[in-house]
Amino acid sequence: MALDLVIRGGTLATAQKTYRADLGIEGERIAAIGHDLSARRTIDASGKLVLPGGIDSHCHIEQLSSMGVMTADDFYSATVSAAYGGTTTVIPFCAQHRADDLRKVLADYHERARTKAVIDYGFHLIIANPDEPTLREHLPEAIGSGVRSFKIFMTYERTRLTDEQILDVMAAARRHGALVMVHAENHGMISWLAGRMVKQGNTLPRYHAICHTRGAEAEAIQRVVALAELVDCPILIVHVSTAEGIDAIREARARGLKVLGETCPQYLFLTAKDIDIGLEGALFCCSPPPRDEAAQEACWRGLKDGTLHVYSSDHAPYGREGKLPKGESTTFREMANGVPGLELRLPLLYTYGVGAGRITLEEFVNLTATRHAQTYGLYPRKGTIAVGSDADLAIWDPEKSVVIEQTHDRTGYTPYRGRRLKGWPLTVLSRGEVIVQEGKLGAERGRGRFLAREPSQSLRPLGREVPEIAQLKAWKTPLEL
Ligand code: DUC
Ligand code: ZN
Ligand code: ZN
Repeated sequence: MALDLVIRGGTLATAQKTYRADLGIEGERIAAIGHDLSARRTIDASGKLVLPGGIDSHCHIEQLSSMGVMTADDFYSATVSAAYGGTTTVIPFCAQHRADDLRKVLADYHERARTKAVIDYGFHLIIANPDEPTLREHLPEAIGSGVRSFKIFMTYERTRLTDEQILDVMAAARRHGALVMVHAENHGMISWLAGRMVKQGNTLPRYHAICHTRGAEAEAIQRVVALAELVDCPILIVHVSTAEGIDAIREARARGLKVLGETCPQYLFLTAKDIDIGLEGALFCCSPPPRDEAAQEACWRGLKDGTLHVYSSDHAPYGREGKLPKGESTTFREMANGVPGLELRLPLLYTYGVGAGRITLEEFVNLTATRHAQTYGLYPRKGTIAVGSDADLAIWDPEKSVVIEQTHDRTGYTPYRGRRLKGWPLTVLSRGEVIVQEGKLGAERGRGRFLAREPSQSLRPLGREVPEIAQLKAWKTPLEL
């Protein structure tokens, strides 16, 4: 067989096993896995790990926040940053604001990404206005085009949905085959506390973390699980940050419900103390906020036992202008929410997870790539090392030690500055092309392709009814979803 490229002598890892083999690439795909493979070109990977490229299924790129602030990154800078960190696929959000037509939103994001992305990308939607045309026509159209997931908000004045609207969205997702992702925080609790704090003159970033209480997350998760159970709609709770929230997911899963959880670097590696540094704490403000060491431990346990199914960055990049639009008089309510994380997501988990013995290498691959592909309908094209899969790979030096200075995104800061990480992706390939090598970018702007996603097992309903819905059926007056 005439292979184009062989990655020779490395240790390959998938979500199932770690083993020594050569990996042969022909065109854009993996064509052979074996020993003594030869090809026109060779990359020597002895002493290195060859892993599937990361998939980041939660990031915000060239997106206008609900408060009208544009992210610091566009599709070029964000995907370059991702590539440097060993990530080869991203699934960012196309955000509908209340006045927006979903068809135009989707077309706009396609245009933004098409000319700039250097790695492959899919899209989720954010649904802020589930009106009749959106639900009946525009959403099914988007789903049919391979956008098979959307996020809804239970908080934020401009994006939150009522329980009735959430049920409408879930019914549409169930009918047309999409996964509902939920930002689960109780709006009333947060805004009531925030109002009091501002009135009392407590406006520093640290009060942001006070207002987003643990209970607000737990209550919203419990409520949205009950809504999902009524409609029999699988859901994924994004950016879970608390032991209480994880317990609520664990309990739902123990009852057999299809409730998936996600956590992010900021909930494993930051705490509320990082925010409590005066106005500069704005740079660490995200929602939900980082908590304490006990919550970090709960997140690690959740990742280990599968309650938390995926680990994503929630890269929400804002520079100082977005964080402090009114300079020193900016209150925590006016700061753009989010932290950068696309580039360091994998190196952080490698160091503190694999390196520290908290998770295995196989679990690392599963949490950073395989489960994302499976959940969001990209598997086995992405997220694994197998013959026929896209040659999206990262060759890691497990011994390379790096002190974090600055990443390649455009925020101008990283919350992880000064940390020493051990284990680094040296060479990154996307569809067989070397896009990063020894710190140099070799990717052409716009080479990334849109990924239309297939329906996955994750979004298939259970076929289980709550007693009242079953009763309606027995009476031959079924609920029409
Ligand atoms: N939710 C996110 O997913 N990202 C940034 C801010 C937010 O509320
Ligand atoms: Zn969110
Ligand atoms: Zn997010």
